[in-house]
Amino acid sequence: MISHPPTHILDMKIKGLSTDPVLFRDQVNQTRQHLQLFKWKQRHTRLPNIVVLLGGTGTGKSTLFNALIENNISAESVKRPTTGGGIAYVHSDDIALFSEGFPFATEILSSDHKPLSGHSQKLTLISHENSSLLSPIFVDSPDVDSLCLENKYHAQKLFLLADLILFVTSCEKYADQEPLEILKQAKKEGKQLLIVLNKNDDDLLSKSIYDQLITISGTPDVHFFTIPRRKKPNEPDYMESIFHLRKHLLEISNNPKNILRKQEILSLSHSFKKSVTDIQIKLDNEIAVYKKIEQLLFDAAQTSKEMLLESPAIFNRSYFDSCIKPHIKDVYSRHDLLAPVRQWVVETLKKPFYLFSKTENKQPKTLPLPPEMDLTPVLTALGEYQYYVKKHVNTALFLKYLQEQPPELDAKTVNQLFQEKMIAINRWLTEQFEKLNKGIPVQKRFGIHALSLIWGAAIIGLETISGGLSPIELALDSILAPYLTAGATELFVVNELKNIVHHLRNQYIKALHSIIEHQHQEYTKILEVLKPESIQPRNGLVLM
Ligand SMILES: Nc1nc2c(ncn2[C@@H]2O[C@H](COP(=O)(O)OP(=O)(O)O)[C@@H](O)[C@H]2O)c(=O)[nH]1
Ligand SMILES: [Mg+2]
Repeated sequence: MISHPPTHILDMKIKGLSTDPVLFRDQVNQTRQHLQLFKWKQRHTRLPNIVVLLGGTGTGKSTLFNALIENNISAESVKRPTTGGGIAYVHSDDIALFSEGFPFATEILSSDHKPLSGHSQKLTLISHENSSLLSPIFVDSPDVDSLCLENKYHAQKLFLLADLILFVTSCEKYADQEPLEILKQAKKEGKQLLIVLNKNDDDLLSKSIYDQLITISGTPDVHFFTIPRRKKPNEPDYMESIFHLRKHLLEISNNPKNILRKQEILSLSHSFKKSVTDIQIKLDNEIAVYKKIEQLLFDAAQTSKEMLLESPAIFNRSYFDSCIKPHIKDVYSRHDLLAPVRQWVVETLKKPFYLFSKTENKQPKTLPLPPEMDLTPVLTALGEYQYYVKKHVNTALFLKYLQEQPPELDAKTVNQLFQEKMIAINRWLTEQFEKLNKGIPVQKRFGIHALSLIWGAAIIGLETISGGLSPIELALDSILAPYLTAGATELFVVNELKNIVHHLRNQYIKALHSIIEHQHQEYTKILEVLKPESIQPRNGLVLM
């Protein structure tokens, strides 16, 4: 019994942040097929062994296939490529086995359709009635070194399907590098292998080729057959070699213990386990890359926010004078209880108690929009963030998203977002003053006059917003003190004012930060799309 890692990772959708997500996804797809093949072969115990002829272009695979099945089914030609898809010669009794859980698309044709070239998208099953050829099922394949990539890919799938690889090479082609990869792959995946040197006309050369191929395949006990170059049809030498090869293949395929299949199931199981473990490692790496980028985006946003706060232009006097000061003045003017006081001085002389009736029903109105602001510091900090992200997040898919649907905020959007924030701040400020106004008992309203003075001081010293309340405190300790000692009401007002100024500053900083935050969220959205699905451990699958 071999227990395997959980297979559900094969069902996961992985967009890919690692450097080669395409190869990664290919591997996942291949492993999934691997599993399906494994299950298929394990379920159908009476399925004959499958012998796949694989090799380089023009080595004579199709010719050899036809000779082995004694039927001219697969097209053979000097034209390249001739064979475009797998052609399997299957006894009609076994055709049905290829529909249940078989992982590749198929088409079934009768044996009068000939000669065929196959189709790169599916496996062509040729249904025959030759009872002496029940097992093995021979499969002809496209060239593993085909210039047509689809054919090459298809040949790889047939490699997976084989219980035995019949590696076909020829005296002209044996040194071609690409087909030799099949030998290495067979060794790596524990595939059963048989090498055929086709079109042989030089026994001395064939000995040296044999030695070379044995070394490359790394399996000293591999079966090696030579087939002489056929000069004319039905040449006795040729026919005899074919007869021996066929006899050998029939023998091992009809072994009562079905050793070939057992070995294949074992090797499928091993390589599947290896592949799933490998995918798991890559997935862990994928998650690590995700977390790294997530952290990088966050850190870069923080840096930009800090940079924004450190920007001298943000809190300098002229900036405040043009942006914030008018608002405070506006609010102040509508709550300027000194105006009535001034009036009171005049009015008391004529009409005592006039003051309170005058201010009682004053309705606060919504503040006007802030004037155009100079958002250069915000745009600079934002630009830094955008630049940093583009420079440091270098995964192909992420960058592709950045290119296709640029998430970068532009100056116009920034302005709009900032205006919205300022409207909200204004609304908030108005509310605070309304509350403050309501919260003071009418009979103590006189104390509010002191508030006006403090507020006035706050405006004069705009640093109140940038750095504490020193002018207010200064005012409290100095000439304003006599006005403020009237009682608890005054203290209440002073504290409330302090809070308002403090919150105003916080809200303003938040508004500035929200632009960077907005950009940060746009980036994170992309990352979220590319995020690998998290792995919830399920029960491991036991394959054998
Ligand atoms: N003279 C000779 N030509 C052969 C032999 N086997 C294959 N060919 C020719 O080699 C060319 C390629 O053969 P084919 O079977 O299509 O090769 P494949 O690409 O490996 O399937 C065709 O023109 C065949 O007729 C052989 O034993 N002797
Ligand atoms: Mg061919």
